[in-house]
Amino acid sequence: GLDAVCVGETMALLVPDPAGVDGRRSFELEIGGAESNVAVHLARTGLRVAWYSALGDDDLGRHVHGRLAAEGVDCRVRTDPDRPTGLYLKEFDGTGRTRVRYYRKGSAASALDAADAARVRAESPRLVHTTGITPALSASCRALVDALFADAAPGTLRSFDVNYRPALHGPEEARVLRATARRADVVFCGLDEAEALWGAATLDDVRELLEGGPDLLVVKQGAEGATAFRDGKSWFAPAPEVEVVEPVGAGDAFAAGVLHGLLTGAEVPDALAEGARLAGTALGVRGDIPPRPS
Ligand code: KDG
Repeated sequence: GLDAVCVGETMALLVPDPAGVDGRRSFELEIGGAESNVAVHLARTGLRVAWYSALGDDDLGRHVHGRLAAEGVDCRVRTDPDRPTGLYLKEFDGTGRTRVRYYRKGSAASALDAADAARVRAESPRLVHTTGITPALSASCRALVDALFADAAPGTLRSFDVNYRPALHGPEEARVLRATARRADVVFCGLDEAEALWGAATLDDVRELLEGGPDLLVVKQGAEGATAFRDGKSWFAPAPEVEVVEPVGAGDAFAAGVLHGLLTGAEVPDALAEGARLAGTALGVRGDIPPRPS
């Protein structure tokens, strides 16, 4: 059986080369998607991982599929003849902050729906992971997430990374994020995200707001580190001490490290440390995912 199924949209990603060639801008063609980023990190640890999604019948879709398959991720992907593969772009304006632009409206993955949730559940994986990006894609994707988290699936841990994106989440989407976080077994949430979603100001606020919800709650505190709560106990792990090149994708690496720990029976502090270590590898590259370690 599968150790994990990660469900969500993966896009082609254009990463600008800051130097360019002969004064002309050039771009690296990469891939990015919160859930497939997690899948790649998990697959690199040797776990059996599937990514479930849809792609267009186009070159960008074939690129996404090829890159994930090359990572050893089992691609359970539907090809949609009528909709394109999504694309996104990272822009670096020299301030150290990344601006993300999406070209994903009406993408193949935005047409995923509740029937896809049934297919995912039929695999009976040990873990299902998605993020708050998925319900922001469309009404049918909200139905998909609703069905994935509607009730406990015996033998399957349901993991949810809130992944609040101001560009994607209006009030209705924010409501879905709050509801899904209460239903999941494992939740990842930034303190800044908890503030935006619930008005939480402190770690204790987040813990109290999700009391009776997830078994394991992991609150990310940016450059400080992260705190995990389980069974009335808490553990803190400091952020990795690395030079930050570009942060997008590091949260997914962190989640993958923690989930790998959970799936291999590690104690919570060791799972957190593994998350921090993997996040460090993603912070050092401009793409979402660091190159495969040789
Ligand atoms: O977590 C990284 C993601 O934000 C990135 O891969 C792009 O999936 C993406 C999104 O929707 O922002």
